[in-house]
Amino acid sequence: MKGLDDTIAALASAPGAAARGIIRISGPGTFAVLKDWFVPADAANWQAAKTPQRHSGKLLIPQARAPFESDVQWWPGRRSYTGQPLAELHMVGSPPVLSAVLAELYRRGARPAEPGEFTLRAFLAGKLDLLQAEAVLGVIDATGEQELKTALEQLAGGISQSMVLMRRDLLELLADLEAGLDFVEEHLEFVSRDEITRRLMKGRDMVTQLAQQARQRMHAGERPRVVLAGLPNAGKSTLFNHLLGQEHALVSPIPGTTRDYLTGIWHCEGLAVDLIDTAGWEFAGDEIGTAMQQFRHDQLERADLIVWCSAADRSATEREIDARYRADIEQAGRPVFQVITKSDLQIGIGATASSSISVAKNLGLTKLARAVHACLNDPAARDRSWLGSSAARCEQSLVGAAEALSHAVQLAEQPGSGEELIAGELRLALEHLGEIVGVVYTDDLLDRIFSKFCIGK
Ligand SMILES: Nc1nc2c(ncn2[C@@H]2O[C@H](COP(=O)(O)OP(=O)(O)OP(=O)(O)O)[C@@H](O)[C@H]2O)c(=O)[nH]1
Ligand SMILES: [Mg+2]
Repeated sequence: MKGLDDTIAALASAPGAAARGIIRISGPGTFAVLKDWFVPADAANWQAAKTPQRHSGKLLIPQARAPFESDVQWWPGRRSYTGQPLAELHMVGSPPVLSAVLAELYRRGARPAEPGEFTLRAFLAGKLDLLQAEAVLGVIDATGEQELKTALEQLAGGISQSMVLMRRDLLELLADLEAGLDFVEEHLEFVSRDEITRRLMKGRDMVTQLAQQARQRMHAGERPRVVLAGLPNAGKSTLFNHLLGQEHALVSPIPGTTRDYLTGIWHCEGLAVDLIDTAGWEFAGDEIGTAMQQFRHDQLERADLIVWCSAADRSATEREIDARYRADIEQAGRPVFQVITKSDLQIGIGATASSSISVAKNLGLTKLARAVHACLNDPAARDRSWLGSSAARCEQSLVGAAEALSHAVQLAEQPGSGEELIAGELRLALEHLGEIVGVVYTDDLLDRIFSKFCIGK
């Protein structure tokens, strides 16, 4: 990271000829590098300015025969974008003129700005957090209306706001816990265990939801992932083969036929979708059973939609297990669509079913495709509140924070566990959350983020 006290200058408008060009200068020497050759019409005001002002005047470039008209937008104090003296020269957008002005600024002591250096200074001055700094780049790079909208919302502080509120709640809780630790001898209780647990749970749920949103956002550019899940023998592989139009998966009346998972591309009502067939939902205790469970878990975690298959001919016990497992994944915040399979085997189907199909009798399959298509196009199903770059950077921090908060909740729920352990987990969670907004950062991280910017931003 180069010196923050250097005065930097760069072209801030798009390169190439245009009606107007903008050169941006920032740093403690901004006034000095301009003062002898920018001649404002209101020289006295320009010298004495304490608040942001606009001055019209002329630039006297030694090599040029005539002066150039220029307006200077001048922020003399800390109220600028970068939090330090900053000037913008608004002038004719001719590339040779702009180059001559930049050369003169560099001759007088400014140095060329590095990519993203103005925004880096804004971040270091506390004018923007890291999520907002990334949004500046998102606005510049947006290729469509939705992307631009997301970037602008993030720049305006959309997610930053929730992060700040959540961090504030957790910091207050940490302060309460630490106050209690200081008076442990006196048996003073600042907050009750129930209260601690409740506040930790609230934080954990919010972080888990943000982690899910970030994960979904990371995969938003990819094909949507639809996972077939359900009890063994529910007809998942039969449906998988039918939807792909090929005999990919092994089908048999023996429960537990599918053991790992299979994937294929399903053209669902014109939308290309990654379709995934998983092993039936049972918790076998052996080694393969555990691996199956892990595969399935990984697939469900990454699903945009889970199509939960329940066989129409399932027994009362299976019905109960089926409902329990389905409720578990729904509670984990996964989007689930239930479909009753093998409808040819039973006339009356469950009242709660979203859809019913029979591959054997080719019934309900077009309706199923339409319903899946509608679920995937539901804006709520695909989160847009994160910029892809921020989601990718923050996902691990959010997962880390969610894990630490889950541990903290578990500890809080055990009456014998010490509050210093809970405070330890909470501190860890806060550190992870700090990385997201940039309260905690490394030079390497800043280099990675800001080097993607263009010069002048
Ligand atoms: N009658 C009828 N039988 C079906 C239908 N769909 C699947 N089956 C039968 O149900 C049995 C199980 O089908 P699979 O597709 O292997 O079921 P699965 O859910 O993949 O099972 P696991 O891989 O063991 O979890 C097979 O004998 C299929 O022929 C259907 O629509 N109607
Ligand atoms: Mg199968």
